[in-house]
Amino acid sequence: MLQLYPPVDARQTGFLRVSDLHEIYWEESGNPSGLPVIALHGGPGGGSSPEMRRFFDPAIYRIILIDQRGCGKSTPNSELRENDTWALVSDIEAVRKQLKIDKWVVFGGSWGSTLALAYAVKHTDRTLGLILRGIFLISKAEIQWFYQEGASRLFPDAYDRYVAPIPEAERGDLLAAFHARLTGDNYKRRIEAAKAWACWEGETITIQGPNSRPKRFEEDDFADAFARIECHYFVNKGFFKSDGWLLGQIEKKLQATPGIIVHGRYDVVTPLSTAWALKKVWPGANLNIIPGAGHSSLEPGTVDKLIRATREFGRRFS
Ligand code: STX
Repeated sequence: MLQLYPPVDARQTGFLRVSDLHEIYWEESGNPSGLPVIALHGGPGGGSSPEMRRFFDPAIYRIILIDQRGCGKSTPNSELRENDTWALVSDIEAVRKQLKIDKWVVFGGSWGSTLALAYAVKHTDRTLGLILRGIFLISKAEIQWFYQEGASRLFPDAYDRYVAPIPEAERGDLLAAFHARLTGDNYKRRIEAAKAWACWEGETITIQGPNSRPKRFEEDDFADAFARIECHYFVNKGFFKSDGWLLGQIEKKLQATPGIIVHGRYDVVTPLSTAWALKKVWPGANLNIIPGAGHSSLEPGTVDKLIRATREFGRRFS
């Protein structure tokens, strides 16, 4: 099984002003004249991490990471105004132009896969190919499954902690109940809701169960941005015209775009059925189902297939 490449430092970092309100962090590592790739983080609101560089051979790739609006090192933290899918797509274009990149590989997991697909259908001519993990399309069924009822049956212990800040009477619509608290003016209740929301995702992300929750999900600033931005995007249905809109666009526009999909068989956050539906409208994409893996990008089988994918595109596009 292939493992992550050794840690590399960013060679160059910067902030790009993308609106009156927002500045976004970008960074570059790897080979300055290599094959450009942009890696898109999840959430939305999850922020990038140095680990994301390690899916790419630094001798072959020019690796670009950004922190999407309102999270990571981008400012202001947790800001919801002027924060939507199409603003992020235009930020990606702004970074591409700033770095004088003509075309690039687009890599993303979870919400990063949603954003990568939204970018690719809008800027197909800039997208050499897509490497996607933990496919998520923000449909009503996916939101219902994870934030209301479904995943609750597999993780009843973690689910009790998730719903704890919400009074019984409001549990019939958890998305609305969390949204009210996450955007309300009681800061203590906002942070309490944010941590419960973020920990739910952290505790269900691997097949190891709640004890393997990564540390940062309970940190105030991380949880606040992650929960608020996710909830904002989900109550707005991803800022897509309708539930099936993105799949329809993919079917129309991506038939000539190469794609490699990696998805854990036991992904509870974003169940495999969405990757299956994606594969049906985009038959040229190669779907790799990973036995013994959940949603995380860092489970061994998932890492192995993602690295095989970046190697394959490295050979194909260099
Ligand atoms: N949100 C799924 C998602 O995009 C429903 C996601 N889940 N965890 C993450 O992203 C991070 C690991 C980036 C925090």
